[in-house]
Amino acid sequence: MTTNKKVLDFIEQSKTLCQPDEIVWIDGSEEQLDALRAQAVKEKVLIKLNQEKLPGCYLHRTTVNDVARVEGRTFICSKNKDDSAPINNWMETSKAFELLNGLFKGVMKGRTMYVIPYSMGAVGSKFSKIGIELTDSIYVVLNMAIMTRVGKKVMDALGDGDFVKGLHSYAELSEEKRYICHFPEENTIMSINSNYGGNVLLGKKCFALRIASYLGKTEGWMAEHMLILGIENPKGEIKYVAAAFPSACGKTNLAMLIPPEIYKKKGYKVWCVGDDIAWIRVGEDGRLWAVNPENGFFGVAPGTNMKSNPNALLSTMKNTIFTNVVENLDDETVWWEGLDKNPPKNALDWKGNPWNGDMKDADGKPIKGAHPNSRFTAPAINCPCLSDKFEAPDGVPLSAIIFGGRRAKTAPLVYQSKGWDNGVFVGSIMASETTAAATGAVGVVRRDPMAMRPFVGYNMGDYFRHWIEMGKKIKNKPEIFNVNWFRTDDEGNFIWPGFGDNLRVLEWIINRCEGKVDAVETPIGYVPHAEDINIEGLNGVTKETIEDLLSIDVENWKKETEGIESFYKELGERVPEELYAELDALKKNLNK
Ligand code: GTP
Ligand code: SPV
Ligand code: MN
Repeated sequence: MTTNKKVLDFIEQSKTLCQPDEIVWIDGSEEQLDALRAQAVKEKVLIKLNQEKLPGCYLHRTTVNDVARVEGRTFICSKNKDDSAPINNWMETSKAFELLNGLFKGVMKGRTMYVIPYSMGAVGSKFSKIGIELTDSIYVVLNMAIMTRVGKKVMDALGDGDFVKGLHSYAELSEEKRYICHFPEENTIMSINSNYGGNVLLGKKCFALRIASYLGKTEGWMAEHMLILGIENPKGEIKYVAAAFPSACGKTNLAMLIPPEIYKKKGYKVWCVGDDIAWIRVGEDGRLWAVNPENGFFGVAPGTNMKSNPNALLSTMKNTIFTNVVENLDDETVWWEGLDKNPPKNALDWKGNPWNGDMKDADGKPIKGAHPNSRFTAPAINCPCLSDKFEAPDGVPLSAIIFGGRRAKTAPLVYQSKGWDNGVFVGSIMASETTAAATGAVGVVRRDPMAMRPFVGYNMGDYFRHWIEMGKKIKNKPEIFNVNWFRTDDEGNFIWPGFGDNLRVLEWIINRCEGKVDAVETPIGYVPHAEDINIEGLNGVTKETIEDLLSIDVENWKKETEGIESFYKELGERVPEELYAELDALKKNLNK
């Protein structure tokens, strides 16, 4: 398929190392993918679902020890420790290659090595980047064919150019020998002993965030863990925003939201450009322009339903791979917690054990059928509100950047920063409760700057520095905001209704960008006047509720500044002094 010597060398070296029986090039044709799907069913990697109800849809179950990203076994390898530590796990480049080469030795004996040429971004766009993933996993091939653009057209676009090398083997799926290693200085990714999403679909977090953030720092652009959406007002004008929330904190939901009735009636529409990753550059007009490098959605299944996110659910109705959800044996469809109130009577849970919705544990709590981090892999083209700018080579211009996390207290529903550097500060101090998207404890508050803690491919202080420097290059800067949909009352219930109603907050954000609405200055930034958040048609939400959601607890924030300071110290001496100046200013404001 190619005469590119670098590609041929990479394949030859990997063949010598992994010793596969066979090598198969993925050409991207439907015939080949069809044959692979049939083979996956035969090998019991996929289960074919009801083709009348869910055409082209399949179910996959991972092994029980392989259900999420493994941050503890994810490494950024560089020659110097300080170039990736202290937040990232670091391995010295040559030591890491030695270790990984040992693990990959002969690992594909008796297996096929698939060669997946893939493009992050529209094929041939000057902002797109190409990778080649070599894998022994047919599940990876079929998921990559949804999540990225794959095949011959990508090789043609590559010509004799450069690409990101990715080598993956599910090997023995051993937890102890699981490594997800990135070599930004060598444009290389090696992943072994997992077969789960973010660990193995190397175009996604590994390339489009970890390697790309490093490339962005070097080349003057940004790779961010952000959704991109367009908000169309009744006049037909569309404003675009990008929003960074940590894993399983609402990006897919916000990216596809359905406007509340009263907004729909007025003529508001929302268009999805991306739900997870944004590559952002400064355009010739001095604004920031964002593209979504992906071609599909790897979305959280639980909680997705016709009320919370109909567009996501509709996106999964055809040509979708479900991972670790419930298999309904009566009609070969799928189910997960929060889909509807009718769990199947005769089903298998995500582990493949008999299950029905009436099962309770020793404490009388329902036993979950789907894994909390169960996912769907759906083609973007299925999304009813996909933006017509989805393939636009230059992307879309950003009016606002929004940060947000899962905070039961502290962070108000929304606030606006005071300019770029202050906005970078707001992003850098993000904190959020951990979720099931990564293995480990759930619900623990941790600092997650710009929602990138697990995804920056280099030193976090340098990453902050890159944000500050980018600000100097943007003539027409977007406004920067912070949101929190997850504030709870004393009983632990979410106060804000969220989902589609988040548009009410986005409306205030856009109005602020256009200078159409006043705000209240507080020690942390500008918050809305309660009456400027439209609550028309919202049951049970009053002006007092909004006041409560917008309130700022000064004592709590004083404690927060201590947490920020110790986090900055932990990051080391590369944290920009501009951010320490912002921290000082915040402390002074809080003591006024
Ligand atoms: P990743 O794919 O891991 O990056 O996650 P994500 O950021 O795209 O999160 P997603 O939209 O899939 O939401 C994750 C969980 O948060 C789901 O269980 C949703 O039901 C819940 N969620 C999303 N938006 C809201 C909201 O506005 N309010 C509340 N209370 N929950 C929400
Ligand atoms: C996330 O965890 O942020 C995801 C899912 O989007 S994964 O692809 O597994 O990283
Ligand atoms: Mn994500």
